[in-house]
Amino acid sequence: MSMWWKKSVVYQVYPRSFCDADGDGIGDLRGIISRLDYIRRLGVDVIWLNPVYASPNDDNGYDISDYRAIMPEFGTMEDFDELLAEAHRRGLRIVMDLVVNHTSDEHPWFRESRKSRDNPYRDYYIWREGRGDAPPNNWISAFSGPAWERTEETGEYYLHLFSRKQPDLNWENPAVRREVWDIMRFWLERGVDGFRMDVINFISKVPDLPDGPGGDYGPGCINGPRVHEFLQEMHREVLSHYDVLTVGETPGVTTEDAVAFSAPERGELNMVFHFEHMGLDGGDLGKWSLNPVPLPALKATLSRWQTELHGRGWNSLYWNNHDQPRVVSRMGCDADEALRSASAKMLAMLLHGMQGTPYVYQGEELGMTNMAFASIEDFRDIESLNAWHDLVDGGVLRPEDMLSRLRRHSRDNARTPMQWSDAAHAGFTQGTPWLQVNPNYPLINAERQTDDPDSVFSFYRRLIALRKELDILAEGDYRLLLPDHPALFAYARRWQGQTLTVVCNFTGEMVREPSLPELCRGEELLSNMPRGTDPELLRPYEARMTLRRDPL
Ligand code: TEU
Repeated sequence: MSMWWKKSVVYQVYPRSFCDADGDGIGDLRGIISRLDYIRRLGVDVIWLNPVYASPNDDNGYDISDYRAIMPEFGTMEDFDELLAEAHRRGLRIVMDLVVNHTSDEHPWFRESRKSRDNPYRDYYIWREGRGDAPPNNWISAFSGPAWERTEETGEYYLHLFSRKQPDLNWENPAVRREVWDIMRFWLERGVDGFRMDVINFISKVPDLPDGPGGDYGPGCINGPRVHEFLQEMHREVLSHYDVLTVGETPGVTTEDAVAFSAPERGELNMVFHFEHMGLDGGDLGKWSLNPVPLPALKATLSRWQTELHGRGWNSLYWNNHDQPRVVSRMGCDADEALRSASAKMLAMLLHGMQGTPYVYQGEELGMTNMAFASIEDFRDIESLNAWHDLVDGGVLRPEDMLSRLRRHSRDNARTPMQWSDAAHAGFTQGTPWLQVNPNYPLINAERQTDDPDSVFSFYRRLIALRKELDILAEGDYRLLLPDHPALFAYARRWQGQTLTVVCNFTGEMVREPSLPELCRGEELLSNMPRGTDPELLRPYEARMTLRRDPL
């Protein structure tokens, strides 16, 4: 296998919010087709589509009721085939979301399973007796409340790590694993180019489902005892027969776990998404904190992932996805137009200079920002709505306090419609958008940026082109420079006697650094502002990438 994905850049499309062709306010497949040239222009070579399967949309498509059908709001199977053909015609591959830790409770398997203890589908899911009137154990769902739901039919409880409309599949049952392989073959035979596998390290549960510390379900299901066996089996049965990209979404993994998932000789996955750098601004209330991302921890974390996977596994590189707030608001500055543009570019350079496969989430290439949602009525995400119920109705936080936390971290920040132009609804739809458009769209939109050489879009385009031009970006090793510097994030990549250096000012302050002229010696590949007169000075969010022909 060619490992083509080592030099690829992936663009993530959240279909509900990307482009609406039929005016119902919901993005769709024909909308994506109409924007393929835009995606191609960015220079990426792979598209990851969030789930497009039939779903009651309790969790925006992550609750699937038919794995072989397209969600009617998004279009038809003919539309899908056309999307695939049109993408391939432009040299773009398409990776699907594979959501098989759980199904929808409206999936026919679950409708059967719940009927009786001896139903042939009973064992497709995880059923247990309660403990008296209490659930079988103390696990809490990722979306608040117990991870168990009792059904009237038999009085037993089923496990759901996410919402109660997302019952967990029982991977101990070989029939379930065969069903999953069949679904994968169905899409691979249609021509898709790989899978992003939703919470794939949750599929193996500790058999006796023990209580967790503090009600957390983590230890009982994350990286469970059979997870590597299941993935190796899936690879043998299905993936090894296709030349595709696979990326596991794996919350709670360490670098050692990631090596085990991604080392090529183990035959599991190509790479995984870890969450260590996404958890650094968490606090007492988990993700609902108002803490800034601490730079020293960010440097240490990303650097550890670079060095510990080098030559052993493979990294995926991301700042954003449909579950995370916008990175320019989170780690840059969105208060002022010049700083927004500078910091979005700085963050892009920092990530795209590293080793791994970079992922760009729709709108990130424009520097799209978080949204100043006015009230809880404006949110649609089940995680945010349930957390509000828990924390506000539960009396833990005042409404204004929770609102400011949701504005900072709600998943809906990532899901506001793509900003195409300054036309009504940012050119996303002719109808009423399912989630409000960010009012900053007249300023931040694709039409303004695609032909502007100084735009965030053009900067991403240049970074993506560099990955194709310079092997050092895919192959080079990694060394953190100025490790203790409180404002700069700088590193060197080395390969075949060359050195590529990235120096980023992570702050809104001027920074003087005497070693700068030496660190930035060589050919300047890219910077986010014209060079200043003082070579020891970096301006707010200034970022530079240089290449020299000797080792540093
Ligand atoms: O997310 C998995 C996950 O770990 C969630 O807890 C997620 O990170 C959460 O949003 C954190 O606040 C995946 C999908 O990416 C997400 O959209 C789904 O809701 C979830 O699985 C269930 O399928």
